[in-house]
Amino acid sequence: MKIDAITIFPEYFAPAQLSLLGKAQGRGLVELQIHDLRSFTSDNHNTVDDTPYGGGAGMVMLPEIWGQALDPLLISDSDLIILTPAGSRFTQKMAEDFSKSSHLVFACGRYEGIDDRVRQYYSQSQFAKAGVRVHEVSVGDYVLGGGEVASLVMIEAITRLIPGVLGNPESLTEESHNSDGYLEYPNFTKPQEWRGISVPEVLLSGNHGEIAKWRKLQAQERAKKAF
Ligand code: 6GU
Repeated sequence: MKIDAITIFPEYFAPAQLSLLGKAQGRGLVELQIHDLRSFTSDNHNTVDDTPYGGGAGMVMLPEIWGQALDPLLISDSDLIILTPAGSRFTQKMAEDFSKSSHLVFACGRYEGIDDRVRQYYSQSQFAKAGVRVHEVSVGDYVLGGGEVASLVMIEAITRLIPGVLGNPESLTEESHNSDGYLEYPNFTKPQEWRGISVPEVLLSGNHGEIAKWRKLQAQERAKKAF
């Protein structure tokens, strides 16, 4: 999978070199490229934003600069993901769908966001006809300073679903956020007793049927509490 991210803060993406995602890049499963939005400006101040038409607080990112950055990146079959707190909520189901894409482009807005014509243009122009899909996505009901951290969240959730990225693919099937809505059961390791608290008896029983039943019940209990 090819991933491009466009940002005015490329340094935000340093953690992408660590752990599973870092290894996946080393093994050629993921090719992640970070682009500095300011490198597409042509004025002396490297301006990326201006005041909103109609007035109001904050600044809006200039469509012309985003166009310069996006035009050469988008190909047929690219998924363009515009990060905004006003977008559709990112879910495990969405992560599964995006993990089947061949090309993701993350547009990280700052300030009050990106001029809406960028979304409109890539949803309607020859890019849309060529197969580019545009998504506005949010990672949750809170406001971040920009889309960088949200992109990292999405990239991590998506890339771990690519075949070969996880060392043990079974951990995918037994997963904490099974898309069917269950949260994972609680887990225990050594020692059998820690600070007076014992591991549940059933887990020591060797009875795999009973263990599976207990875990399902625990997961359901957790799910009830979480929602
Ligand atoms: Cl994608 N961007 C910003 N700025 N805030 C957010 C978000 C995105 N998702 C949740 N909050």
